[in-house]
Amino acid sequence: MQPVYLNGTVIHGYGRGSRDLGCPTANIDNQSVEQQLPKNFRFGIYYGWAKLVGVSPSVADEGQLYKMVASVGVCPFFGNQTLSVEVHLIHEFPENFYGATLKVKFVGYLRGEKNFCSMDDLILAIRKDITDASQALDSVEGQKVKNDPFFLK
Ligand code: RBF
Ligand code: MG
Repeated sequence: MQPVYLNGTVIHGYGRGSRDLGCPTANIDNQSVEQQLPKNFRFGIYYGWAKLVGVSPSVADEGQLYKMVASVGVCPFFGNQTLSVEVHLIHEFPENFYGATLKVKFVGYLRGEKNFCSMDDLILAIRKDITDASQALDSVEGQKVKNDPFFLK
């Protein structure tokens, strides 16, 4: 896929990410999503690179590019009414970072959003997504698309 870029603010999501699924997600503010996401962007699970700006050095390193996996859509399992972009950074952070700027580069598509019979099935699918994303980003191809002037602006 052609890379897609998003530059937004981390907002409070549905509060389900870490509590119920063991997978914290940084939700990107709706205005940035509306303005920057291509109109024909396909819902689904993507992977790519991300950077945090405006976060305390005790929480994250501003120079760092993090591997990420993201869900773009309406979460059929929960039946959300509105489009959301939720980014899981593949890293353990000591604290939340609501209000920080999150810059995301989508580089690959993993699968469509699915409904599941149980929460456990959703959790298993998310775990596999994290592994698949991590492997794709560690590969030679994944490393090639890591450095991007977008992250320096
Ligand atoms: N929600 C769904 O309803 N179906 C999915 O297939 C799905 N896949 C996801 C994959 C990843 C990697 C992540 C981070 C989230 C996914 N979600 C999916 C969204 C999940 O339901 C959401 O993050 C939580 O409900 C918190 O809002
Ligand atoms: Mg979230």
